[in-house]
Amino acid sequence: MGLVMGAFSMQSKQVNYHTDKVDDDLELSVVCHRPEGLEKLEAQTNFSKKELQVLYRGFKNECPSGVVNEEMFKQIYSQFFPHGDASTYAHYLFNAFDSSHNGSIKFEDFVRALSILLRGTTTEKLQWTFNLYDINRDGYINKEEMTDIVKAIYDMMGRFTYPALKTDTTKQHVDAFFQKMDKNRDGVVTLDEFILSCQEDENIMRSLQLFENVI
Ligand SMILES: [Ca+2]
Ligand SMILES: [Ca+2]
Repeated sequence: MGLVMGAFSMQSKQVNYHTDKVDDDLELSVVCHRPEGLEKLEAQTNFSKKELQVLYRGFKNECPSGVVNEEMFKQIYSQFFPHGDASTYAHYLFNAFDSSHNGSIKFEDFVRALSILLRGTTTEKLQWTFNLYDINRDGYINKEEMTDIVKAIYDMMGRFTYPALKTDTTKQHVDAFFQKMDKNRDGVVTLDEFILSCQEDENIMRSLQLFENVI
C-alpha cells in the first residue's frame, strides 16, 4: 500500500536542503513571525537545538515571512511532482500540518509534524497519518474520504506513474483498504482499527521506518 508513503515524501525532501548549514547561527531578527523559544521546541520535539536551528534556516529561506499559507505550500509541494497535479493532496497535507487549523503553518507546526514523521513512535506516525486521511476530523475514515485521498494521490503521481488507469481502480483500492482495515465491518475505520491493521502489514511498517534516519 503506497498511501502511507505519500504522506512522507515531502518531509524528507524538505529536510535535505540545508543539512550543510549546521554551523549557521539562528537569526530571528528579520522574520515577521518569531518562533517559540528553541528550548520549548526542543522539549516538545525529538530534535536537538542544533537540528532545530538547521531546520529553521531552511524554513526561513523558503518562506521569509515565517508562515506558510496554503497557496505557498501547494507551490512548494507541487515542485516535487512535476508530472502530476499535487494540489489536492497538498491541500490535505496542509490541513494535517496546520494543527491549530488557522490557515497557516508556522515553523512550530512544521517542526512538530516533522518530529512525529521522522522520529516519532510507530503509533504517533500512524495517528498522524490517520488524521491526514480523516478529512472532516470526525474520528473515522469513511469510504468517501478514502476515495478522495486515493484520487488525490493518483492525480499527484500523474499518468506517467500510473499509466492507463481504469476508472474502477480507485474503487478497487478503496475497497481493498476497507476490506483490510474495517475490522468490525461497520463501514468506517477508527484509529484503533487503522493502527491495528497497519501494524499487521509489513510493507506499511517498513515505509514508516524509511525516513527515521534522514536527519
Ligand atoms: Ca472522517
Ligand atoms: Ca470499523
